[in-house]
Amino acid sequence: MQQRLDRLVELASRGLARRTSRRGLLGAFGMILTGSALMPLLPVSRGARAEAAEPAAAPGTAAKPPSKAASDPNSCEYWKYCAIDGFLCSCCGGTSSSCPPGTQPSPITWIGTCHNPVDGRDYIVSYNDCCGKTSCGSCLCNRNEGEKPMYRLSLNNDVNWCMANDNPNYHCSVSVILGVASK
Ligand code: ABN
Repeated sequence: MQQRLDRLVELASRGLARRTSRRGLLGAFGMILTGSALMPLLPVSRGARAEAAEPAAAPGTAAKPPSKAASDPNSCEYWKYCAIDGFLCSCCGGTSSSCPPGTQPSPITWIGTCHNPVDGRDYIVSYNDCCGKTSCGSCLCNRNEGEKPMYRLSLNNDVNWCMANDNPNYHCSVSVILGVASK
């Protein structure tokens, strides 16, 4: 029985050896190796992985919604304060656009252009100092978007605009919208 089985395996091996060549076997082996190396290069969809890392914005919408601070007049991040330098009058008994009682707005000002993230428009903003009392000392805010050098005074915020007032003491700063900026 054992001898018959040996003979059967021997005949099968010889038959296989006759039908295949060593070169053919190496070729097939090489094809398997090359195929598995090229597998990762196939154009598979990787969208799911990309979305998990960074959620995509819907087409036509802003990538980031306006932050809470951008709509808070007591925050330095408030959108209208983009070029302000001073104590926020909204923290000193006034509002973002009106002086506290006992102070007077400066008749001369500096000007900025700020982007309102809520309606997507740009506004021309006048920054007036409120004068007649000593420094408020609360909510100091210094942002300089679009600021120009000192020789363009009305476009620079580092000036005490109370200099033209009867009482030149600086107290705080307000921001007053003058109009929509045209493109
Ligand atoms: N315009 C605000 C300000 C006041 C005094 C000194 C510097 C800046």
